Amino acid sequence: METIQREILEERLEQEMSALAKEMYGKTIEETTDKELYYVLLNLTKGMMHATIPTDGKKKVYYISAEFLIGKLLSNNLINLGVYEKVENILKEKGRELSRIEEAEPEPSLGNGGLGRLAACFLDSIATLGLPGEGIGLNYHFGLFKQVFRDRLQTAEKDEWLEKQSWLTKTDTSFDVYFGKQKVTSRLYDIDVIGYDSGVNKLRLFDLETVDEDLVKKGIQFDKEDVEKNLTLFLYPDDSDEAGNLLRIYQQYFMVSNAAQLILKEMREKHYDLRKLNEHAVIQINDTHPSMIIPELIRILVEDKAFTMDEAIEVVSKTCAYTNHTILAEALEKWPYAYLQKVVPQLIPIIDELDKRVKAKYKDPKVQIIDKDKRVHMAHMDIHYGFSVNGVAAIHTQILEDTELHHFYEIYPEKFNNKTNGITFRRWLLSCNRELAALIEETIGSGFKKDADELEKLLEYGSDADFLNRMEAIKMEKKQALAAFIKEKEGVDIDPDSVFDIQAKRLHEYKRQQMNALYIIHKYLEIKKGKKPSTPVTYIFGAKAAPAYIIAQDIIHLLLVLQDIVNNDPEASKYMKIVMVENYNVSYAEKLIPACDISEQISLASKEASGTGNMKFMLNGAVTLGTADGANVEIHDLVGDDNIYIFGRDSETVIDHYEKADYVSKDYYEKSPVIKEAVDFIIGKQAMKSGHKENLERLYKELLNKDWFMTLLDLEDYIAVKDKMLEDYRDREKWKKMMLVNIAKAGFFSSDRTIREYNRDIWKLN
Ligand code: 26Y
Repeated sequence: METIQREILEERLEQEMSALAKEMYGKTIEETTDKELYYVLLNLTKGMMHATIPTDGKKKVYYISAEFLIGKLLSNNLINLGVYEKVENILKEKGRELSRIEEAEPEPSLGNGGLGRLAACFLDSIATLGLPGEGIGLNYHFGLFKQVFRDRLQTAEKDEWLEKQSWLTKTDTSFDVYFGKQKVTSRLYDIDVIGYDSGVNKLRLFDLETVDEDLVKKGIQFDKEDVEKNLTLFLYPDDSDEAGNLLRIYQQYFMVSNAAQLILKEMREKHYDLRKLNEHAVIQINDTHPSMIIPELIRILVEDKAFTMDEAIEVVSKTCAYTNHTILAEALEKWPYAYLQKVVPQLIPIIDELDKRVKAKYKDPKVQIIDKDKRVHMAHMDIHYGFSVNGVAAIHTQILEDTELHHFYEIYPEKFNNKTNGITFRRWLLSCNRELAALIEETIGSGFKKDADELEKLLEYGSDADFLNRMEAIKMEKKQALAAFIKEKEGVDIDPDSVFDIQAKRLHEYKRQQMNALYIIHKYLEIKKGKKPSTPVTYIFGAKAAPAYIIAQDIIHLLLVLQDIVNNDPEASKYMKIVMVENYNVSYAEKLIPACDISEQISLASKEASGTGNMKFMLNGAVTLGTADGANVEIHDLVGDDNIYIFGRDSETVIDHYEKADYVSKDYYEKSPVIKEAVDFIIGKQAMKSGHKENLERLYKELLNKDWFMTLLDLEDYIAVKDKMLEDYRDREKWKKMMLVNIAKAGFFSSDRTIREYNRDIWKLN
């Protein structure tokens, strides 16, 4: 690393900054607007990133992913470069506030949820650990979508996050990509990934120069036919019709064809023997979206590099590793063979060959690549033709082995391994909660920044009133800051003295935001009957729903209706408030998480592969209210029974219900007056007055007749445990100790630990 050069730069930071402002805008720092100053800092930071992590003679990991939910980069990059405070002070002297300047940065819209944010945390840790590795993905012009509430409904608009000056650097690299005979030409953009007190790696994003942004007319609608014009407009374009499905396959192939060409180009430039590809490259396939990298690499090696089919299959299988992020059947991609024939005919002979070999060896229909309905199971291809299969939390991997992928586990027990997810503490503590990080540093020293396990030293302060009070005061400060932000953005007044109960994550029935809504209805009805809660609570939600996911939209509608009813009720609003924040994203998460008291992790047991929000909340001193699902199980193991609130049926009971198909939600509705009353409220007079009949009736019927994710099964237990938790919140001494234990035990969830494990067991980079 060129530390010497960096130190000189740091000393000259102020001069450099002023010179840039002069050069770019002909202004002094004092005279620039916030936006201009952001661009000055952007260019300054980009100029500081030189020390690339060396890769020569080593193996490199390529993390291929449809999503990289990287969040804003300015403050993180300044922190990782070790100059945040310096820059902050220089600006302060000139009457400028860095935190304000950060607001001028647009958030890249390159991901949708957990899997994308995980990829971003992993890039940070890979660079921090000094490992050679890069992310490869796509540069979506309008990203996922921007959520706008109208008439208490979610509407989707294009997210225009891309600006002329940005963290992206246009490169000279460009490849031809063929969809059958149709050729398109790509362009590579790079984003530097700066490790904490370490070197720099790259995130490589491919795009098409022919993309026509004007194709998007109203909302997020566009003509799906012309891939040259629409290929990289959106992440996960609507797939409710055939054209949408085909477009997703075009995108995926575009991503992996570019990835394959990029990797092979690097191998050539370094004069590596392609027959030893696996000694120089390891490809981590992030869910099934990049799975076509396997047949594509095999195809290139056979067609262009004179490999026999056997040789190509062998070396590719030793290079590729697959991570599974879900057990939900609908998220496991199975492309119709006919679609693949249409989009990527050149892959068909390879996929046929891979399938033929499996069929020759295994008769079990459950492990076939091409099934009897002519659908191509992408995960099955990954498992047969990759060397590693991992789940993302202990219970998740267990379920894969025992149930979901059991037939594969019997064939390849040695391929299966667990890698419990993690989060980067640089963003989710040092950056989003500078006050708490400073208190921790003052108390136990700075070692925890590089070795997260050192947070356990905090356990010694469990009876230290001064420490506990300062920790509590920081929580209050963060709650006040969030209240001000919510007032400004959402126009809702909330009371920092109330309990902040937060559920922030993608909207999905299995995550059961609807169960939280039913709890809120129950509380509201209790107040109306005269039973006043002892502790006022603010229920905060953040969630986007996939535009084609109707019931998810209906749940958002219900939450907005409840917000309207409760907040405008002069009596109830003294005890409860509801805020569904608009366009929840990484930047919003950075404000919500430090301010949270109760972390809602209430998925139906067995359905949430891991969750990573649960780890972020814990690290910031929130206490978890959760089911025995995903990483909640490991949080529970770490903090013990006394520092977490677990409720609901366990995964075995749930899986048993599915296997026997014996769960009938109506039975629970009819048996329990509390459940009945809450569910009926959804189509009652008050709700209908504030909301829409169609949406509310549809949701009501879904809960009563299907309830696929067993909301009513766990509702009564949820109410009881949440009430107990709120009662305990009043015992401040007890609560502060719980906060402390959660922070102290969060070290295990550092993504540095996760990446060390990936490297130790799968990548073996050095
Ligand atoms: C294309 C479509 C079918 C699809 C699109 C996005 C399928 C899956 C996804 C995204 C999945 C995802 O974000 N999964 C989450 O991954 C996190 C990181 O491992 C987990 O913590 C979380 O439990 C899981 O839901």
